[in-house]
Amino acid sequence: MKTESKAAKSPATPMRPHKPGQGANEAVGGGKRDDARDENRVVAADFVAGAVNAGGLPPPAHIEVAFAGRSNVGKSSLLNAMMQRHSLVRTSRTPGCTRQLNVFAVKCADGLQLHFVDLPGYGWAKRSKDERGEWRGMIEGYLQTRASLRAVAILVDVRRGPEDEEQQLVEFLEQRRRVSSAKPLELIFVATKIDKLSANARRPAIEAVKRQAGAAVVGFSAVTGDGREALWARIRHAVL
Ligand SMILES: Nc1nc2c(ncn2[C@@H]2O[C@H](COP(=O)(O)OP(=O)(O)OP(=O)(O)O)[C@@H](O)[C@H]2O)c(=O)[nH]1
Ligand SMILES: [Mg+2]
Repeated sequence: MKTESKAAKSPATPMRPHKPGQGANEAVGGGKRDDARDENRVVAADFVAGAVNAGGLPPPAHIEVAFAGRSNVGKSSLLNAMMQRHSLVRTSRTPGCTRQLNVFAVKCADGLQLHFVDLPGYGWAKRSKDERGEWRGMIEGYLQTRASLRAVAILVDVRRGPEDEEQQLVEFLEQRRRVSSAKPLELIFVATKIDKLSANARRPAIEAVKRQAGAAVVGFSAVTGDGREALWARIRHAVL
């Protein structure tokens, strides 16, 4: 088990998001609070649509939060944990599992309704150059034009930290959004797979990601559910 985060490949300057600081579908646990008082308990979660470009998605009628990150970082697993579902979102240990923009409708116990968008992962070296171009076009087209998009969670493996791709993604989101909206897009950094580190190594590793990102970071484990409440709090802050 690794005990240190890898800082070597990280960008030299910290990244700055807009606002630093702050079916077979059975419900499962993951939160830490008493369910009866938990506004983040998910009472309904459904697959809505999948598309290979933003034009193929349903009209932007619901507030959306997108989940971006390199292949295999744990986007789809995190979504299952956030929605308290075992296998609503398909996951795999083989990179490149999610191949389209997949939209899920989620409803919380307090009535909050959102769409979560699982994005295909980037940075998968085994893909051909053409395929990588298509992937990039799909993700960037969506991020650039989607009017209902309020927040983007940028996932990085806690053992790797942000690298060039994440730096580029942050710059892209800050500079290239084509839609204007009353609320600026919020970027939420998430360090995934914290269960892979020993309890002692976790906090320093998350702190290292925080320094590299130049922003607050939510540590998350889809295995233990750690970070679920903190991430829901960030999402609520972004959309409400
Ligand atoms: N230990 C541990 N494993 C995780 C965690 N999250 C995901 N994994 C594993 O990592 C692998 C990739 O997870 P996915 O959720 O499919 O990753 P993804 O980012 O959606 O990948 P793509 O769809 O290829 O972009 C799977 O084998 C998961 O079981 C976590 O929090 N802890
Ligand atoms: Mg996936």
